[in-house]
Amino acid sequence: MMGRNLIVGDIHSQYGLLMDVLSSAGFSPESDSLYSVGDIADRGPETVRLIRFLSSLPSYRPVLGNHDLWLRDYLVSGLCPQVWMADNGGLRTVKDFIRSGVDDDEKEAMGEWLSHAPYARVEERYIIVHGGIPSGWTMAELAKVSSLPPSTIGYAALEDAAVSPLFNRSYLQSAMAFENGADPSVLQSPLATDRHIFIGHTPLNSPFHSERYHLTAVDTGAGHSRKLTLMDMDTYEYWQAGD
Ligand SMILES: [Mn+2]
Repeated sequence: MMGRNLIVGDIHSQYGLLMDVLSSAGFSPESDSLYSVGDIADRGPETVRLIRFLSSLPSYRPVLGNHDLWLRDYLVSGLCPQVWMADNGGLRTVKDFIRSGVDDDEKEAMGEWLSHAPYARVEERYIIVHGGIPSGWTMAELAKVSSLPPSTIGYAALEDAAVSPLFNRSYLQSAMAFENGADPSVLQSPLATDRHIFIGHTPLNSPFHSERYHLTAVDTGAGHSRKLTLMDMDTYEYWQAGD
């Protein structure tokens, strides 16, 4: 039997919730692929345990989220910016690394592992980005971003909230406005592709689909004491854990 392609919303260090949804879905590490929309780190309790688990999977296919960039910078360069530490759960993550006894070698290996997640993933049937598709972007921009080498600090343009697919929300906002009856002429256009787009970054009450924007949003707020969603990328069946 062919394995399934499953995608998980922003995990935000909720290792226990991930175990619950994987168990509900009958996840098989040997045959199923696990995709992630990014933001595996911060806010929740078990970043280190989560990374140790995810990095052991044979078919884990992530993209980078903004929280993963902060964690990468900490692991690779020891950076602890205030915006991460105080406002985005970084302090709890740093404490978890200390408490979990992660030594310098493991820290370096984890930083290297995290750096290999691409900014965007363009596959035969799917596009995966953390936030969305910036206005005016075509497949050419996405293809370029998806083929960049492993990220190190310095791709400033991609890490700039104003223009980056990691931080973008306009694509989701346009899709939601369209589904609520807005005039399409005032909205961002759907990306011209047959592929289906999966995103996270924006916590929603339930997974959101738009046929017109061939979009599915799967962040249901696990980082905000709400639910973690795991979805089959072909059937859209999904499983949830959390409150
Ligand atoms: Mn995010």
